[in-house]
Amino acid sequence: MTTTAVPVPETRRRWLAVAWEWITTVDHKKIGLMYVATAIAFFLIGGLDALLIRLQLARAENTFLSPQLYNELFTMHGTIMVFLAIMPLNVGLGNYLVPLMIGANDMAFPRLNALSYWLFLFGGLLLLSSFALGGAPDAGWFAYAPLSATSPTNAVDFWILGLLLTGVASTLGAINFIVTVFNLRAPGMSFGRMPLFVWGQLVTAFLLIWALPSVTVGLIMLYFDRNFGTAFFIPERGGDPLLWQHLFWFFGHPEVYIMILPIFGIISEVLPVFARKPIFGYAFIAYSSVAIGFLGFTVWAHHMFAVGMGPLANAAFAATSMLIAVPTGVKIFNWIATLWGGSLNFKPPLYFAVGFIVMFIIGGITGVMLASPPLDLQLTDTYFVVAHFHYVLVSAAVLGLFAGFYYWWPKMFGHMLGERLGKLQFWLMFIGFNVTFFPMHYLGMIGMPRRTWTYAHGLGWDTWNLVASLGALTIGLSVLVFLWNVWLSARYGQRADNDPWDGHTLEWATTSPPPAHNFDRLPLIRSRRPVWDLKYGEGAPLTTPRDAVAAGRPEAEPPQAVHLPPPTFYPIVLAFGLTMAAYALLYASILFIVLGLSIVFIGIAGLASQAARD
Ligand code: HEM
Ligand SMILES: [Cu+2]
Repeated sequence: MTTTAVPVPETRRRWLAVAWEWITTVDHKKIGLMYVATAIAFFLIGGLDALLIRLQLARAENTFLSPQLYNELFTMHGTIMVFLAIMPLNVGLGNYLVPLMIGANDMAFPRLNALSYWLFLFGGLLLLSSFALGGAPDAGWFAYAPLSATSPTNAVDFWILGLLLTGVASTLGAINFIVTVFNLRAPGMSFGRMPLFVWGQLVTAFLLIWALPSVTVGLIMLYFDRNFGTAFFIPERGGDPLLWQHLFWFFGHPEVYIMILPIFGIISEVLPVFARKPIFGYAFIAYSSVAIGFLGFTVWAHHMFAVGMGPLANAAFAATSMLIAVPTGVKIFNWIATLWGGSLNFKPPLYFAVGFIVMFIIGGITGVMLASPPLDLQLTDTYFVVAHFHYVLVSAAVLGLFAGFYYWWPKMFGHMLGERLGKLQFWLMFIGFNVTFFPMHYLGMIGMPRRTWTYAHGLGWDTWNLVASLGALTIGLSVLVFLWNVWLSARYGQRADNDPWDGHTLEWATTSPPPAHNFDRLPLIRSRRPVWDLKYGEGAPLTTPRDAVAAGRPEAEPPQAVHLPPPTFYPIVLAFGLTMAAYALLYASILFIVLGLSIVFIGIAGLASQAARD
């Protein structure tokens, strides 16, 4: 990890000092990198879970895993991948890039940003610690009641509290993104000139704010049902398990857009740069994100076609679900039109971006199929569904994220990721995803239920399960190639220029990696592609806002002095206190609840006094 911005020579510092610097940092770039690194670690754990699941299912009547462990593994796999891998990878890239792309010095609330990270990390660790503390949650990633409300051990409480902590992190982070994008855009960066990645992050932040309350309330009610004798979701006591499904999916469907909209943004940045022409249909891509954001709140009960809502409700939710394919299709056509006639630069980011489009189209088509209630009644809870969401959320999302990694890696670390290894990784991944997940469509159609621990011989499931498991190993191999590439690039990688891909957005106007304050000079922003304007003559020469004002440019405003808040350890203190309180709840220790909350109070007081001094 480079710390170029720091003048003291690395060799003379003890590692403790380096650790302290990262622990107390409020720099959005460092926080972004910590998010990415942590999420990759969680991704590896979630991937290991997936490999174990696939090993268990590789042949019929296998007893490699016990049924209980199997339940824990698929629950943790889904939970980790959704909440601790894909979401925070997006947050990490957003943290790193949004301020750079809009020409800001940092996020609007740098200390809050650090708090979000620590809450995310501790919430994730709390969840994972359940493996060691008596057994992991085992009620599935959507924890359907009444199973989740009545299971005997406290495993599901780990799940509830872990998600509440990471939920607070997400809410604070979303507020931070919204305020940053609304208030900190550089002079000239109107909404209509904002990079599409920033649009994706902005809409995602609104989705988080609107979707999280529903599941937060649900989680608290579930906690009460489990621990305080309430009966929200337990039918024997007069509760309604479907209420949980509504609360969960009112969050859960927008959640899939929370995972994918920032990735749509990545694709919209990568394609024009590697097709060497402007994005086709900028406004359509930006506004279709907004449309998807709104429509995303009207489709949640397509996850509940089989619960007996009646034909009217089923038809309504089928219609809205099919409608959402329209703005999604708009994006796909615009991406293809961007590639069309471009002079394509076949580098790893383009490979991954095109791979994303292919996989997303396949997953999108099966999504529209599942939106049809009669078909869904046949296919729900079969491997067809597993195939569907692994095409969109896994194959597409992961390929899209890697497009972003290969594209922005040189900016973040100052050296390139290897091109040949990148392409090798792409092909292993692309083939691996298809070999793993395509046969699952067929397995589902011939009746293999999801979440099945093992299966009998002679059902015709053996061959394709084996194929899927071999595909999963191929995916594992591709991830190893990536890690190898990272290692090689860190040791011997080719130094990256400030602008190795001929980019057009503002992050390419600063050094690789950028200094702590991001920009010494900001190009004048008079179009959607300020850095192309700069390079290809249409725009102004490199200048500061002050020069721009002097030159009487209408877009520019007087410069503001760069003020970066000092490092602080109160965010980690606050997050630690809250996590201690959560553990205390798990073990019903009043003493530690009080202690934890006192530490929270110290953290809040510390942050408040620092803010006052700033
Ligand atoms: C990397 C390769 C992956 C493989 C081989 C894999 C494999 C599987 C399998 C076999 C299941 C079904 C378990 C069952 O129903 O018995 C499953 C469930 C699931 N996977 Fe993956 N997966 C992978 C990556 C991911 C990623 C990146 C995500 C992120 C969104 C994800 C999200 C889920 C979810 C949400 C479930 C449902 C869990 C549940 O039923 O509670 N998977 N996965
Ligand atoms: Cu949905």
